[in-house]
Amino acid sequence: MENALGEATVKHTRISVTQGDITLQSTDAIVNAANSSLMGGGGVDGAIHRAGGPAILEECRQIVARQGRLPTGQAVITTGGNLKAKYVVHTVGPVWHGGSRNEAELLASAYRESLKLASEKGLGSIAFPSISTGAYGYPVAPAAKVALDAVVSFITNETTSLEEVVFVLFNATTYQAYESALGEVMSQA
Ligand code: AR6
Repeated sequence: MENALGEATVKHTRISVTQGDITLQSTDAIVNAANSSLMGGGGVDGAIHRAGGPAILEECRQIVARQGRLPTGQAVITTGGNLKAKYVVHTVGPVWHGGSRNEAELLASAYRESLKLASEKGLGSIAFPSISTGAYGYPVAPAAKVALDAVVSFITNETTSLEEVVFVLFNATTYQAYESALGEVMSQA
């Protein structure tokens, strides 16, 4: 394992954190912090549907018609529509209720299930936003630790096609939290 500021390599997968707009990423997939309806919303969800166009929502409708609302901690995959990314993985993070309602495990599951879907599709790269830390109110520092722990342990313990996992953080405060969490998780690995 190697570790530099803002990036680390675990087995054959590079993990990095960067500040920016996830809708502009050219990874094979980007992850959407959706809600259980899969019908769009504000924040990163709104931005992804705006940039990706109606094909994404149409596929979400078909998924909901087939399997119902998406439970918290689960993930599904659709086309990327007009995005540079070929796919969007939609996952639902937990609403923060103070930390005693299994929020950490549900958040870890959202990351894990997204990585699992990308691996099943044989994708090489994926970009994550900071799931649950906007409208859903999860405090950023603990969310960043859960996110990096989940990614590092998935790569360590599972076989994956992913060679690149990028966290694309919208603002400087969130970026700092993920950069610190990456350093912390790698120093414990
Ligand atoms: N690129 C990267 N990150 C972004 C972008 C972007 N273009 N836009 C916002 N963020 P949120 P949640 C960041 O609220 O907390 C929606 O309405 C944002 O700054 O998007 O999981 C859904 O429909 C924050 O750091 O997602 C759900 O109802 C992070 O993305 C609900 O919000 C997550 O903030 C989900 O809430």
